[in-house]
Amino acid sequence: MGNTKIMLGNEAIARGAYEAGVKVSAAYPGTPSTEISENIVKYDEVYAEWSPNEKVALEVAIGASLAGVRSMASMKHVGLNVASDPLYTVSYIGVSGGLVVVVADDPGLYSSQNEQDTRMIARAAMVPVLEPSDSEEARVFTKLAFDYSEKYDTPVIVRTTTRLSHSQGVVNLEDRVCPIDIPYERNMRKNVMMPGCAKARHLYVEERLKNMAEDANTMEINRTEYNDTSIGVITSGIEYQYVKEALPNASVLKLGLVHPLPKKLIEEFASKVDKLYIVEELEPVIEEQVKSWGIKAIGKEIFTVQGEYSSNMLKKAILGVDETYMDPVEVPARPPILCPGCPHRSTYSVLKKLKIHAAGDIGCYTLGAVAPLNVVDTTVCMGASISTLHGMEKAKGSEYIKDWVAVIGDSTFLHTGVNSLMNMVYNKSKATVMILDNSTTGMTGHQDHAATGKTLKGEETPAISIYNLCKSLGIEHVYEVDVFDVDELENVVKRETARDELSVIIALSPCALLKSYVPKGLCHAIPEKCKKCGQCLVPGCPAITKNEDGTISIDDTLCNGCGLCMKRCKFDAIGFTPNPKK
Ligand SMILES: Cc1ncc(C[n+]2csc(CCOP(=O)(O)OP(=O)(O)O)c2C)c(N)n1
Repeated sequence: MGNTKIMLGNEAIARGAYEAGVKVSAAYPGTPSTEISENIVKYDEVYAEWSPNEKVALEVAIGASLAGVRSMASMKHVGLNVASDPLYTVSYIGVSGGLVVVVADDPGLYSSQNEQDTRMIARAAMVPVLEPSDSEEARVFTKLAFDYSEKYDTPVIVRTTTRLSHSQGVVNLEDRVCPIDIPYERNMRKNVMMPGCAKARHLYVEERLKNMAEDANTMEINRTEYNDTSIGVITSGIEYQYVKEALPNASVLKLGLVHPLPKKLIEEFASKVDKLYIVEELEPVIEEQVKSWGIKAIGKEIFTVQGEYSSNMLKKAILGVDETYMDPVEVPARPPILCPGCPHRSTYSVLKKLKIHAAGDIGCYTLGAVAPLNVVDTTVCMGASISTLHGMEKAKGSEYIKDWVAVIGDSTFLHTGVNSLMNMVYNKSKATVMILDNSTTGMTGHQDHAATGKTLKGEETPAISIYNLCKSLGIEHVYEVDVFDVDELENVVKRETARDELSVIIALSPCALLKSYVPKGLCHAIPEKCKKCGQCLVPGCPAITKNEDGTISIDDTLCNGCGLCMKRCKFDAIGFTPNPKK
């Protein structure tokens, strides 16, 4: 065997970019795309950064491309919404060094707020899309994307999905080959998108896509596999694997380039099979185009637009064979919950006590929406907590939001929350904003950000002070509070929500899962003192369970001694053993 390695899809994308000679990579974390950056940073030859959001990341990559080197931006599907402003226009500008945007979709919503399909945005932005089906293709297609980018003068999207990004497969390793940097040349008509220049570029983009669609008919990555022609399937991405497993004898047209589509190749394939199926997760993007050409095909009539596919699901839908071999077993639901010792639990127990509603945002703290906390009432997208609360105030007046706060994490605040806070200052808001600062991007697995003092490479860097940032906007009332000082937190929240002025409370305490976090100790139940009042259970710590007799037990493999339960117990029925290492 040559030089091979088993790699995650995301790791293989990073490898492909490395081999293609990429020099700059910028990203904002988001499941399932995060490991692309976490792997590319291991190659010393590549400059790799976490940017504060996806728009910035794409613009950094555009700058690097304009400077003549190959560059990449990566993000999850909703990140592309944030980056769509530069995307739509860099499509007109095109590239100097190859520019690749890797976007990871999440059919089945394993960790997302929606299930949007990147191919729809790519079509609207007139940007080509490559879609690999396994780790090796993830490497190869990423390299190819850089070649196409330069050949057709276009940014190229490599689209992956959770199943591909997070599955492993054998990858062939090749050497890194760096193209010579392209010397900078001023080109106003191409790079300055004022109306006069953009009109001409729009026509170019239409032409570019037509040319690419024509070439797509003979591209090797669009491949026909003729077998039994009674069934033909057009598919791409991870769905190809399901098709091969479910219908090993069927004829398949496997598309590597999913936008633009190879019309002639599809027409030819359709003419050779008796019954044509189009198997694509999420939206009927291929199907609608194929049907618009007058080709008869079966797609979303029998396949869902929601969630992931599987070979069993295809067998059932196409062959009517149900091979689900397990009886559906009643498994108790295990909804996601905040970890033991999570600082957000302390914040929410205070807000719950004060009967405060929260306009929520995206992060671990979104879990404040579920029982037993039930504090977070809204979640839209990153940064939206502050602006939606502002909208409520403008609709109904400041009295109406007296029992409301906006809650937003530190990473989310720096992502897009800060713009919304600027708006509150500018438009004279009287709301209370709580920045839940746990010193990390918790939800996506502890990535650093501009306020942590560490870069993606792990180097020391100045940490932006969120406190000073808020003060610099001219907000008079900005307070930092330790979330485990519950009395103080309660006082500050009461005081600031009552105040008829804008205020910001920065609720501080590091995420209990950070490597640097040393648990304070262990809590233990003292059953003889327990009055079975259940107060310790209210914040919903997973380390505490109620016994049949109404007393409680604390699982010392889960407890990290945050002490929240102890503070809630009026009968000293919870003891504490300090951590000798603290
Ligand atoms: C536009 C967009 N980009 C990325 C994500 C993925 N994501 C969800 S929450 C989050 C940040 C969470 O960090 P923070 O705000 O610090 O809250 P924590 O999870 O630490 O409580 C990220 C990156 C997303 N949902 N939307």
